[in-house]
Amino acid sequence: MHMRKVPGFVPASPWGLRLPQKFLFLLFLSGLVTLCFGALFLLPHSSRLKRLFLASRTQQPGLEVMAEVAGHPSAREQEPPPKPAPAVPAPGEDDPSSRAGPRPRKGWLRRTRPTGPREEATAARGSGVAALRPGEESIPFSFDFSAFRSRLRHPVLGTRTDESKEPQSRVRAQREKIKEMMRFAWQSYRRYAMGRNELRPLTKDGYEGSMFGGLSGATIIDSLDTLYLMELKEEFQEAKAWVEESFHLNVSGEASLFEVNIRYIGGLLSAYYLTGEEVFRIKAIKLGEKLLPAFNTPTGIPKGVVNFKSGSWGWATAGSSSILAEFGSLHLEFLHLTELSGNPIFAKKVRNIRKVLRKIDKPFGLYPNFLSPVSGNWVQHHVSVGGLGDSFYEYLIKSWLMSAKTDMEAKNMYYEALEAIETYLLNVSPGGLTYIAEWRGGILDHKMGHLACFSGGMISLGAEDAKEEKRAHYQELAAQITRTCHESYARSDTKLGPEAFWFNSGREAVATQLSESYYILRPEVVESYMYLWRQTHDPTYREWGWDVVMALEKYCRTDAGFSGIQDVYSSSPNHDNKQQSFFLAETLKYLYLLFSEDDTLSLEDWVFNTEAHPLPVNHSDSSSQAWQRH
Ligand code: DMJ
Repeated sequence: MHMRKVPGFVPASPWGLRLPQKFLFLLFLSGLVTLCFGALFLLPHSSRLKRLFLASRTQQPGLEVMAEVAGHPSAREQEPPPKPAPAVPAPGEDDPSSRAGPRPRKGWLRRTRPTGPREEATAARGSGVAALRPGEESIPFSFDFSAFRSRLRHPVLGTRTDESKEPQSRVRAQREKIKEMMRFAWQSYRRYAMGRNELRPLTKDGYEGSMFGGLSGATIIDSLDTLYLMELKEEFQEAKAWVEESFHLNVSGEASLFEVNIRYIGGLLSAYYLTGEEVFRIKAIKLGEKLLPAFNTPTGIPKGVVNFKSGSWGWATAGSSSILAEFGSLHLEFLHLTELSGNPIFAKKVRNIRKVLRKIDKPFGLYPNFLSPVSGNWVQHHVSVGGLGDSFYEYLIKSWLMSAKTDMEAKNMYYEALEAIETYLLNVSPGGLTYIAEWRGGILDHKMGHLACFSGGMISLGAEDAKEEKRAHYQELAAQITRTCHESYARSDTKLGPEAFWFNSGREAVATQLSESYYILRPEVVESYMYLWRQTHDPTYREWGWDVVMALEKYCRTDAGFSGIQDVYSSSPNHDNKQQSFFLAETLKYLYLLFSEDDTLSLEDWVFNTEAHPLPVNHSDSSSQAWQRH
């Protein structure tokens, strides 16, 4: 129907208002609305309202879905107290609040101060979260960094002696040398391979590898805390800038759950705890979320590989098994993911792993290396404290220490496992060398892998919490194992140790074939020197550590970074053309700590994850989801 306009006629609205009146009414109404929203954003203490209005825009579907699948209520239904931004210490500048002194015994956790998208953008810029992509922007939960720092017993980098007063100190010069090696390793990587996972020093290019599912920059993430520790400030800033601008999580390959966890998550968590920079916390949590699909198995024991694209854990490989060292080395990082995100799901996943392992029958109290994530049964009876088993044991004792000695379950599991290892795997060679053999259904392989050499440090670290009558014994055992590992170095031409060494046919602590004679810049032996030094202050450990520094310089340093070598028994070995990221994360860090004071990253405050990334001990009496005991 066609409406005809009558000139001069102003139609009344259905409410009987004429046009000018209607205009005035609308003007009043819009003023009112603007005022309300203005108040919503500008008035202090309006967080609850903001959350009400903005919730749908700040929540992350990924987390919510996972929490629901796991039967959890949302972790975000919490009330935020106002929070001053924590003062962020620059590398080398210690946070004064971390100095020993009276500490408030408040909960460690703080709750979120929700923000709108615009505020997030501003906050992100301010805190260096410049290049976050959609879906990576924020975590609607905040962590009280200042409170955390105030609870540390020691300054993070230690109470450094006034170095100008002892310029000639030998130990200082040794530390400086190791710092120079780190600078060189970093600068070589930056020059030839920045953004790639690892440097190839001979071909002077980068290498991605197949473990990280398309993630890049493994060396950068692995290096952050070492650069910070050594006060390589410029280099730390370069690394941080790369994380801000170029570390993207929207990748779609297949990744090793274990490797991504220990290197990337561990590295980001440490970088956050050392600096308070939000970008590290956010990236760690977002990456942690991408790992969660690996746990969707019938038992909740994760598969070793997660597909970042489909999120599946690979039903096609349902027959294959999960590896003890891999699914058993998530506990430390996942508790901290819950601590920093407020989301209980991470802690729940690793508690379930613990539960499965606690309940399952263990042959002679030993933990075999392979478990079916489908049936929850051991797949075969191969037991090792080296590769495939190693860091599972490490994470038990470190879970106990990280919980400020409240996680009794971890403590008990650790000492029980150690007893079984001692009973069935420990041996002394005819030449008097103590070693931990490998066990195949009751038959022993009289060999130790380089990887197993971390165990000296672990046993030393756990000695003081053992039953009183065992303490001295464990300390001695740790020293003996470490001595054996040292022998594997001392008996080579290069004074670097082989990948595996045997105790057979009169030959002791040496590799028996070329395929086991390589050295790939691994840290485990110097790791044990560091722990033994801290426990005993026996100068032998520094001497042995210094021998390693000299050997690395002589045989592994190239024009463009450090490289592994193919044969430790050759005095002119070939290089393997790889500067492993763990060389910067672990080997150089442990060496540096070996020549530092005990309060530098004090063992009272920090535990090192299996990639040497320091994670803080929970000194709070917090009721956070992360530390709840079940
Ligand atoms: C590191 O990535 C970790 O220490 C892991 O636990 C085992 N091996 C390498 C270094 O050798």
